Amino acid sequence: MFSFFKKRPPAPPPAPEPSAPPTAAPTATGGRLPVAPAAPPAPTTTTTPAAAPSPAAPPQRAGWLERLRAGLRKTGAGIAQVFTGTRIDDTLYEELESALLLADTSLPATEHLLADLKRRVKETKATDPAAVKALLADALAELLAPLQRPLEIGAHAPTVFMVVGVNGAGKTTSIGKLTYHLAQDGQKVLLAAADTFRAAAREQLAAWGDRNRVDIVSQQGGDPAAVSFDAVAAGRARACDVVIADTAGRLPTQAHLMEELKKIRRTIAKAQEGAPHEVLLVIDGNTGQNALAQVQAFDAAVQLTGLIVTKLDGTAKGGVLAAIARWCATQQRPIAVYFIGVGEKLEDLQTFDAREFAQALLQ
Ligand SMILES: Nc1nc2c(ncn2[C@@H]2O[C@H](COP(=O)(O)OP(=O)(O)OP(=O)(O)O)[C@@H](O)[C@H]2O)c(=O)[nH]1
Ligand SMILES: [Mg+2]
Repeated sequence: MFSFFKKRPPAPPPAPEPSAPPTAAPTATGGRLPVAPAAPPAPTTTTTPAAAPSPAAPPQRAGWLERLRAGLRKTGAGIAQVFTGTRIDDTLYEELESALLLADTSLPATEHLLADLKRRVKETKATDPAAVKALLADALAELLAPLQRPLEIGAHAPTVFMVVGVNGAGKTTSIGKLTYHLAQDGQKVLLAAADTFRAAAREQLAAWGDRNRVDIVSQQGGDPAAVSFDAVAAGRARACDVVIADTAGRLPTQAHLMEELKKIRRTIAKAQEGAPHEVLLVIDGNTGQNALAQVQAFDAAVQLTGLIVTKLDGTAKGGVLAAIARWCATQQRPIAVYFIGVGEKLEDLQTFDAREFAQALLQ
């Protein structure tokens, strides 16, 4: 049920050859990936992480869910407090509005939820606050539902992910966890250390690469766009299934760094037509309402396709997912939330499920 990603058969038209690299060629290290023709087309099917085969998956998921619930408990308690009375009146709705705003749900999403809830209460003729709380969970699950979509691989050779976000959001850690699941499934992964400024950043990614026995393309102090280009070209030459570019953390207000990100995206597209297939923004769940501003700014710069929300095990309020969902709906931007992180361990990153999240928030 909770597959880590979805495998698709390859798209029919072959991609053209890459054009010339923009700058000096970065170095590829490791050499563990076989230089072989592409694997036969994968059937359209879903797969569970190898570390958690189907029978074991529910307990692992249950443990993760418990951590998510624990992280969101404070928010949940604040909202639950609204429903402890006996009457459904204006006071209840006013208190609910405050509780949702306090949970970082944003004014547009809060207004949407309240209007939807009142409609549901009218329709069902609910008279008990506990029933109204259940209706709120329904409304929230419906609001979040468009964010729930599996991460697809297999339709391109390779499928290219570009991972972006502010400093310390959890990009490299999330890439490591994702790589683990892909490698366990037998996918050939190549990592691009497009954070070329810090040696520590390359080393951190290299450690994840070693752990998962996958190659890394890196270059000390080089051009991140060149590293990304080279990684995609190498991924094609080596018949890799997935190439993941890890970029340096940056604030959306740092215009020159956002320009660099756009250049990385353009350069990846030169290395493979149609790539990157996924541009993933990693958001620290503790960022609060600023997370929506990050989504908007990074989307404007590099056209996001998906999000990974980390650190929902901490003091995160969680309502920001509703804020993001409402913004995506009004802007008609189909941005998915692929994964939720609740800690630093491998099993702490799991797929997003709208209803489960709504229930965890309104426990
Ligand atoms: N508690 C918690 N910590 C996390 C989670 N995900 C990542 N971290 C931690 O957050 C810190 C930063 O993670 P990184 O993966 O290095 O973040 P980054 O976005 O790559 O950082 P820069 O490359 O410096 O921008 C590390 O200590 C991670 O272990 C999570 O879901 N929960
Ligand atoms: Mg990093």
